[in-house]
Amino acid sequence: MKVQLEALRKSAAEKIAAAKSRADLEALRIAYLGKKGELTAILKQMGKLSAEERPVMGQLANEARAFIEEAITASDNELKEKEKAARLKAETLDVTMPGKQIELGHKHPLSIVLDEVKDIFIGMGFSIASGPEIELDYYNFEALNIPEGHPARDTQDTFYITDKVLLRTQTSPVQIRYMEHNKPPIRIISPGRVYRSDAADATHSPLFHQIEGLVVDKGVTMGDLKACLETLAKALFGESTKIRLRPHHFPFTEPSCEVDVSCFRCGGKGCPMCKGEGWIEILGAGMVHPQVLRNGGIDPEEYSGFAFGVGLERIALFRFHIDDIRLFYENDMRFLSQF
Ligand code: 2NL
Repeated sequence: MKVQLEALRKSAAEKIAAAKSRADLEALRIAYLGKKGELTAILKQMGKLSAEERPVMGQLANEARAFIEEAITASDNELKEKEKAARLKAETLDVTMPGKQIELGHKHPLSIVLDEVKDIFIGMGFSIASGPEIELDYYNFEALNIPEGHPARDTQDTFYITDKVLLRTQTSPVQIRYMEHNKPPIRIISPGRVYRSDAADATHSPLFHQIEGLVVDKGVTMGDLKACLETLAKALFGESTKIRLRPHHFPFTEPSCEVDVSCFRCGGKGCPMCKGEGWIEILGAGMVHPQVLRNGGIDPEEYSGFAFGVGLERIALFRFHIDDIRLFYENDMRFLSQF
């Protein structure tokens, strides 16, 4: 039996030394020390031994078990380290490899122009007001002197949700709501989305953006309107820009005008951009109609005001020399990445 134990130790030591993986070691542990293993098989012969021999052999058997266990543990630790080293080597990062280019986003051309316009008006002491895009007929039409039967209310032009609820066709309702809740002096612009039931083409879109402005105070005149819009025109199109007011009609202003800027391409001489006119129409404006002031809860005997409305897309087309507003909505990166 002593010889058997010696042979067991020797063979176990050799096999453990030759083990290539931790799984191999586990298989060896079971083969030598398991319930059906070789050591157990030897121990089963203990019964044949004399009473003197038994404890001696018992001790030798325990030593053999301890020896094999230690050898397995030592080898297992070694293999564990080797596996870890191999894994680390495989996972090594090459920090000198070129990185992935992170593309920086940028503002949409409409946002660029909108932010410019906002800055210009904030510089003149205006605040920015906003309101719902789904509006009541009252705020979009009635309060602005556009009664039932007026052509502007045609279902051809307006998206109706119910008889009384619609998608706003201008941002004026924001200003009526503002007047209802704020006393003069009022100085606001209301930029936002507006909707018209138009087919899309180079100059029309069923959704576009408007910026309206409203100033109400004691003694506000058409002169204030002109100075304000001249400041806007010069800031947008350059210091040498001139403006021209032509008489016009809007139901919500009296008097009303359309405002042209001198052509920023030819300086007013006439070119293809201004169709030989020297002037380009950019907005509509006027003195707030007394009834509209009253509808906003403001006494027209005490206060007067001016208002204007400008299409953001139209300004952006001119600013960037673009000839089709659909480009603003198509999200074609070949177009957008130019800004
Ligand atoms: C245009 C130009 C305009 C206004 C909008 C306005 C708003 C209130 C009172 C009076 Cl609350 N006016 N906005 C004024 C003149 C022109 O927009 O071409 N619109 C059809």
